[in-house]
Amino acid sequence: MRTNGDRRHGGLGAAAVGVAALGVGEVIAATRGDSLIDAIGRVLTDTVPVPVVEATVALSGRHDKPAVRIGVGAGAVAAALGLGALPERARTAAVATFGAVAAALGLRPATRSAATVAGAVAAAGVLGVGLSKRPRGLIGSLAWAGAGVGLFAAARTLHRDLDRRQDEAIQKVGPMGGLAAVPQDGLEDEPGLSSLITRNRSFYVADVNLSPPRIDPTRWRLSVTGMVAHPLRLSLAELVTDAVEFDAVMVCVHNRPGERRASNARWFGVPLARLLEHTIPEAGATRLVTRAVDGYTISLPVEPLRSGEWPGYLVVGVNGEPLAPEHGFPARVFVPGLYGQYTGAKWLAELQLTDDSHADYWVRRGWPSDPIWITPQARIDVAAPGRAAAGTTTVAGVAWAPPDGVAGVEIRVDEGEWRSVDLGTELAPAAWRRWHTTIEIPAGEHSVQARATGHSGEVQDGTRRAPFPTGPTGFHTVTVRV
Ligand SMILES: Nc1nc2c(c(=O)[nH]1)N[C@H]1C(S)=C(S)[C@@H](COP(=O)(O)O)O[C@H]1N2
Ligand SMILES: [Mo]
Repeated sequence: MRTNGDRRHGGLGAAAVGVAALGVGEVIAATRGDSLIDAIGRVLTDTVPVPVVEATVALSGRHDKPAVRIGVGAGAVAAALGLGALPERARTAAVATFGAVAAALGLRPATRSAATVAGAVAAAGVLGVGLSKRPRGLIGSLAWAGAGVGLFAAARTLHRDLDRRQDEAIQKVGPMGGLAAVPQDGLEDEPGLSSLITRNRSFYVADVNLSPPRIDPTRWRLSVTGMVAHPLRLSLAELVTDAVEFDAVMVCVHNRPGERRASNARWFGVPLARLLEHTIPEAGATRLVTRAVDGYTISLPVEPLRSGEWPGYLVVGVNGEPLAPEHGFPARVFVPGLYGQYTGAKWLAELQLTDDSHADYWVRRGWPSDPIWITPQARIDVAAPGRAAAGTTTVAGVAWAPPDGVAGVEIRVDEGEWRSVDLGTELAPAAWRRWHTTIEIPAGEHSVQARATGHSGEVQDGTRRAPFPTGPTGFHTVTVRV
């Protein structure tokens, strides 16, 4: 006869077996630098309905990757609990199915890896054996869970080692462009204001992978293929010779007013017009597909890139350094003014010229196929007591309207009259522009809003609109207590 206590420990035991099984899978996948959890996370990202993606991005902000990982881990433990409650026969069948599905993840193009397949099979084996033996009591459960945690730590060590080696390989590539003089705009001493150039470590990260692919720069080649008279295969060193510097802000299509999925940098890249000129696209080549090493694609219309109407770049450096692993090392495509989701792939493997039959990753999921342009947006970084005079409030922030540039920024208090602020010097039209002002706000609690106007004349739209499907609108609103 089973007592209540047995059942409690039974659940605990099943959960502990789940942790141990996942740990075994992780450590086996990690021997090749891969991860079972990340493969599961990627398949979820690839398949869940877009409203779920949107909700995850909105709720987790810049912490989307840890959020997905924790979700996968919790899901795996919950699954172990569920399987543990099944009768023996049904459980064996369910565990085998589970293992087969997990192993299939290692066969998908995005996460292809023999080590992940092996890890999934081993994890299913441990799950099956563990659940039928069922750890006895608290001590048994703790032993299984402890083993699992130890295996996770071992997997982490393997990943750290590979990351360190990747960093060394990147350092060997050497500097990328100058960043000779640190750019200035006259607003250098405004505490709390975003820096004019976002440091590489602070640059926002957004992509469908749970961890960045590791690429050996000495073996990497960029292929330019498809409907071209002259296909190319270029090394990183060959690309660097044609690279130029430019300043531009990159903005994620999910960046709602006030958020920080936007960063400004000095980039180093080869003009796409130049690359296209060398390859000589065929007449029917209408799309330039930027394909990452994992098969992820973002495509762009060929004509405006070829003519230079849209100044696009094959980027190999940022702020004087090679791209960091999470930002697409060794190369990515960037067309300033287009949202990140439309601007080009990171971890570039291939530029393929093709016709309009190609459909990108997000287009197949319901996003528009035509590239979406970033709309003017102002963000308030500072709303604090003014330092010059008592009773004043300093309001400062950044604004962008790429590729045309920011013509003006205005703020208003309690939805009153808009008033202009002082702008920092424009670094480049495609870059973000800092701004500040000092105003008098009466005592009490008040709302402050900001809006940007582009050189094109486009004024920031104050209507609150969600990112999907054409980008967010609205004003950043902060509350100040005077
Ligand atoms: N290969 C690849 N490139 C990608 C993506 C991706 O998921 N995979 N995401 C895009 C999106 S949505 C954005 S906002 C930018 C973000 O670039 P960052 O992480 O360097 O800021 O990369 C773009 N390029
Ligand atoms: Mo994005």
